[in-house]
Amino acid sequence: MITNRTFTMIKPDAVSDRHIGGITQMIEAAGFRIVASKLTKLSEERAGQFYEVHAARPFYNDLKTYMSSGAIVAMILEKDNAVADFRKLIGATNPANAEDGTIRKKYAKSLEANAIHGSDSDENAAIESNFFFSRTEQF
Ligand code: IDP
Ligand code: MG
Repeated sequence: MITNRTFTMIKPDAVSDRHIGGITQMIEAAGFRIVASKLTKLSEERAGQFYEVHAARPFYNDLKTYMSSGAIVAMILEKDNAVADFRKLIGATNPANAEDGTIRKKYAKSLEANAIHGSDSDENAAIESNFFFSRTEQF
């Protein structure tokens, strides 16, 4: 398994507020190389599949609606220690708890509309990358 890669999505609020450039700048400045990138949109069903792990949570239905409300940018990123370093770069799930210098501190609007996704393990990074990209789209 590739362990120096992670998967991210710039979420619908950040795309519609025109923060693709600002967020991508922070990602590259932090030393990540983009190895796949795609502007796309999730159906509510596909959003539900992506967040299947949260199916029992009270926020699951709202999350599906939000994540299918507009375009997203899916990316695969490469760097040593990619998963952990990227979680550090994006900051806490709730932007109220996100540290200065993190992407969520700068761009998240709320606990739900928190601008960006980051994989939480090498295993999920691979699963999530394959959810969006075929092998030939991953450089
Ligand atoms: P993460 O994105 O930091 O890994 P998770 O706990 O995996 O956080 O939750 C997935 C996404 O679901 C969050 O990024 C956020 O958009 C949304 N979310 C998480 N907890 C809540 C909540 O309590 N209320 C509303 N939305 C939530
Ligand atoms: Mg998560």
